[in-house]
Amino acid sequence: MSLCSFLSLLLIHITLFVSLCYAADPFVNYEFEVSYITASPLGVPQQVIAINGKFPGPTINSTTNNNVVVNVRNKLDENLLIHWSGIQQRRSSWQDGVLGTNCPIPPKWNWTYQFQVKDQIGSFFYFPSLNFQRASGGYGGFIVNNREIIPIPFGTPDGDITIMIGDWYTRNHTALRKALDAGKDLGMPDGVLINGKGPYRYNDTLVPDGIEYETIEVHPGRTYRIRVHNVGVSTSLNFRIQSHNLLLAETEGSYTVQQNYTSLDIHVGQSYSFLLTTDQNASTDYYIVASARFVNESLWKRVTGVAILRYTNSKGKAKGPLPDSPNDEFDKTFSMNQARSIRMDYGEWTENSRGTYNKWDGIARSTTQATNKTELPMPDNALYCGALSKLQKPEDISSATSIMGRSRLFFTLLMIVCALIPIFR
Ligand SMILES: *[C@@H]1O[C@H](CO)[C@@H](O)[C@H](O)[C@H]1NC(C)=O
Ligand SMILES: *[C@@H]1O[C@H](CO)[C@@H](O)[C@H](O)[C@H]1NC(C)=O
Ligand SMILES: *[C@@H]1O[C@H](CO)[C@@H](O)[C@H](O)[C@H]1NC(C)=O
Ligand SMILES: *[C@@H]1O[C@H](CO)[C@@H](O)[C@H](O)[C@H]1NC(C)=O
Ligand SMILES: *[C@@H]1O[C@H](CO)[C@@H](O)[C@H](O)[C@H]1NC(C)=O
Ligand SMILES: *[C@@H]1O[C@H](CO)[C@@H](O)[C@H](O)[C@H]1NC(C)=O
Ligand SMILES: *[C@@H]1O[C@H](CO)[C@@H](O)[C@H](O)[C@H]1NC(C)=O
Ligand SMILES: *[C@@H]1O[C@H](CO)[C@@H](O)[C@H](O)[C@H]1NC(C)=O
Ligand SMILES: [Cu+2]
Repeated sequence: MSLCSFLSLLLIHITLFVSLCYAADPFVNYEFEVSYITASPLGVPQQVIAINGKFPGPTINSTTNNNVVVNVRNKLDENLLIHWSGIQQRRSSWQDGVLGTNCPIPPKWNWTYQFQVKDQIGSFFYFPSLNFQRASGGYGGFIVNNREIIPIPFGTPDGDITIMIGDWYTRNHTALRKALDAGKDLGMPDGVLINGKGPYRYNDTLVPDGIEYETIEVHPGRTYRIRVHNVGVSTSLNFRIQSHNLLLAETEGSYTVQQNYTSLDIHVGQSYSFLLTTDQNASTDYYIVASARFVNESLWKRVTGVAILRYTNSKGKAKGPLPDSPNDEFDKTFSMNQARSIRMDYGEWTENSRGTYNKWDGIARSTTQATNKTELPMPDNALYCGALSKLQKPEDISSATSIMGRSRLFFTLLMIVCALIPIFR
């Protein structure tokens, strides 16, 4: 029986992954159904892009060298591509999800992204790259963990929390696109969302009643890794947590020299990991703030995201004014110096360490390639566009059976065969 189950596993492996045949690295699989939902993050109902009905979408959790498989089904009314920002796509540039290397996924179609997060670590995010769709959502976190044999330059955190901050308009991306196409400025955003939610009502005049806000629950006396991504379209944001230091530890795939910040400017597209020590007395909850930078703050007050950090032993609601942002409205020097203060940690570098693993960035200085093939066979589900669009095979995912369904059926049949073998032996 053990041989048989081994054989069935092997067969499943071969059947499902025959077109890949990279190396023995593990696979992580995700199903993304991309569709519109109606949500009211700022109190106004609007069309938002959701993944599996959720906004923001799920966080992809992978480990260095994993093969990531994401079946994306497009239930929008327009073309779609998902871009895996920061993923290097070694020998898989056609999986990058941007126009130029990729044909768009038409409505009612699907495309199964398959790529290896080769030699990478770090915090990234994915987003829809076409038609200004990102202004309506469709984004989520993308984590690449170290392999166990590679040490990380800090103790294993007690928790891993993804925070997506970004400017937001109550107009949908179609309306925003129309304005841009007509040569108009988008103007001041209507707010800043934190994990898809509007601001906590820190001020009754500025924030209307009834807005759902994000609450992040933590235990006292622990250390959490928080991964903060600016997923907005144009606004630089200052990120800070009331009464807490942010110990910067990693940014977009490199560990940094660890330094404490009371606040950090995070520009659009950037990702940072901080180590947050819950060392306060929990006399209240604490504000988590992301406010617009380089603008007249008395005019831009509404462009402020506020979430709540709640200790499990918290004695009450967050109160008082928000923690201060840097007081330098129109002077970029502070921000520039802050950015310059971030240093990569390359660990000890000696002549002898050539060809070995870099201790802290988890990236091999020389590893053997997973495959020597430069060309892989054309996948069955290839998308064609432009001059080649005549080659496109028709597809309508609304009537197709899912991969899960079929592999389960296959597995069940194998199990039946396995169960019968001992009878005939
Ligand atoms: C998007 O916004 C435009 C302009 O306000 C509106 O006409 C359209 O119905 C909206 N689309 C959806 C699906 O809500
Ligand atoms: C990612 O998966 C690993 C195990 O595969 C788990 O230990 C870790 O907690 C997960 N991280 C997140 C953020 O879910
Ligand atoms: C709320 O915001 C308004 C407008 O900026 C301000 O005048 C007022 O002092 C604030 N209230 C509190 C309690 O901070
Ligand atoms: C950062 O601040 C925390 C307290 O919030 C402190 O324990 C830690 O030693 C500081 N680390 C550095 C590198 O300054
Ligand atoms: C908790 O800490 C705050 C400062 O962060 C201080 O003002 C307050 O008095 C402390 N409360 C208690 C009960 O220790
Ligand atoms: C910021 O806006 C306020 C309100 O309109 C205005 O009174 C003030 O002069 C502006 N500040 C600067 C520095 O332009
Ligand atoms: C790839 O090619 C190199 C040089 O020809 C060779 O040393 C290496 O073993 C090959 N790797 C694989 C996985 O075939
Ligand atoms: C999506 O793509 C995969 C891989 O090409 C295919 O096997 C599957 O049937 C497609 N349809 C659905 C509904 O996922
Ligand atoms: Cu990118």
